[in-house]
Amino acid sequence: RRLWVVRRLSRAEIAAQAAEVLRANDRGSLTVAAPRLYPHMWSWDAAFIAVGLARISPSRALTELETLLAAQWGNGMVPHIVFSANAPLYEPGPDRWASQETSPHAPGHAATSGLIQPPVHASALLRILEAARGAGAAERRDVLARIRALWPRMLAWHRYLAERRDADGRGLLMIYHGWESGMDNSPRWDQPYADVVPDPDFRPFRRSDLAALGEQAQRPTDADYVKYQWLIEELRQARYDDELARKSLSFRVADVFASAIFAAANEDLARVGEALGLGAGDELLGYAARFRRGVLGTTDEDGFAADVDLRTDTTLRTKTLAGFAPLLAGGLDADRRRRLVALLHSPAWCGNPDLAYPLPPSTSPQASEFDVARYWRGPQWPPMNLLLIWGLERSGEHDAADRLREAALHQLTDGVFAEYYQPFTAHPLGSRPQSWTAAVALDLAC
Ligand code: 9YW
Repeated sequence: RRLWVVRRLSRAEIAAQAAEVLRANDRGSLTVAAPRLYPHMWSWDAAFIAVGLARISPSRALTELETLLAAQWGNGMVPHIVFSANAPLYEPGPDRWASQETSPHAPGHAATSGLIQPPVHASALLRILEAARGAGAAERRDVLARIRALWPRMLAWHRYLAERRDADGRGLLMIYHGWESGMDNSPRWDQPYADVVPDPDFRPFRRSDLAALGEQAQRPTDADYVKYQWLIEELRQARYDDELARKSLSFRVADVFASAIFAAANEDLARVGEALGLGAGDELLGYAARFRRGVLGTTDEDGFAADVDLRTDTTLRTKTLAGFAPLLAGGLDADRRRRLVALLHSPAWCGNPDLAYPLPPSTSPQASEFDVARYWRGPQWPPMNLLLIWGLERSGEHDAADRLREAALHQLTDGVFAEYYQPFTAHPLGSRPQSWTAAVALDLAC
């Protein structure tokens, strides 16, 4: 096994180069997720990008969230892709989604997808607010005024999720597509996807990801992709209507990781609201408690969490990073929290002797589904490290957070800012330079 060997950057060099990547990927009011493969704005990427940008300019960081939320649907949904005009073709593009023709909620002025991604945005907003406190008086005033203006949209987003994506109040977000989890081809979704059967006369469209990248072995397979495309067709047939979708789609799953992100995000949004005297604190803390309970309700004796297939009411126990959701949401009793942190450090995860860096692979190397190079089935993803670091800090596990922070930063001293990393060799994989990776590097290096 050949390790990826490079000149290591210093902390200051990482910060400078990461800032340069974000500058180069900046298109004015939005940062593209990646220049070639993803020339548009992705929802959770935008949140991580804002966290990174907050280190350079809280004002520019806030613009990122403003641009995303300007494309919010009338029902509060924040779309997972906002398409930039004049960008190279991306499939599925605006025509494929046909959101404006299909749903009365879709915004008239922006072309968007009709799915969501995990709600990291409020956590980004809190970090922008904190960064603004250290900025000059004029920027601080401007940022605070703009956060106030953005507040109704943030609240509408959280209400959409709590009301439309958890209509039964079980404290778990329902997703309609693996893409909504942000972890497209994770083994988490193998079982639910087995039940997704495209119509025999459904004609799949061209994949733009392979044309841009060409790395077949590192991307989801064609068989996966046909199902991804077919689900969009089903959603369109349901006119992007949540009532219809939650009854008709052939993929309906409770995403425990997104639910944990949402629990934390509600606390963060409540803190923003409190700092600015905007109210809604009880409502948001109520959502936080409900989703924390929802996440904890899926755990095993080690505190490891699971997704739930809502079509069959089956718990989906897979050995993926999502199992650590309770560390993000908080609320585990001290004993099980210690066990879960011990599991994180064990050979099944960060303590695996074959790892180049002690960072959690997207899927455990001990799982039968583990694939060292294929997207969410094994590689390490820098933004996931940041979520875990935040969660460990929130859970009072400061030593574990520090260990992860050090390893995460060390991995990024290669200066490549890749989309994901081969966990055993540290080879950078996927597209590059990926904006959210640069943003995470910037945040960790500052
Ligand atoms: C795709 C942009 C997005 C991320 C997702 C990741 C990938 C798009 O890229 O999805 O075509 O597969 O899975 O989490 O937001 O970086």
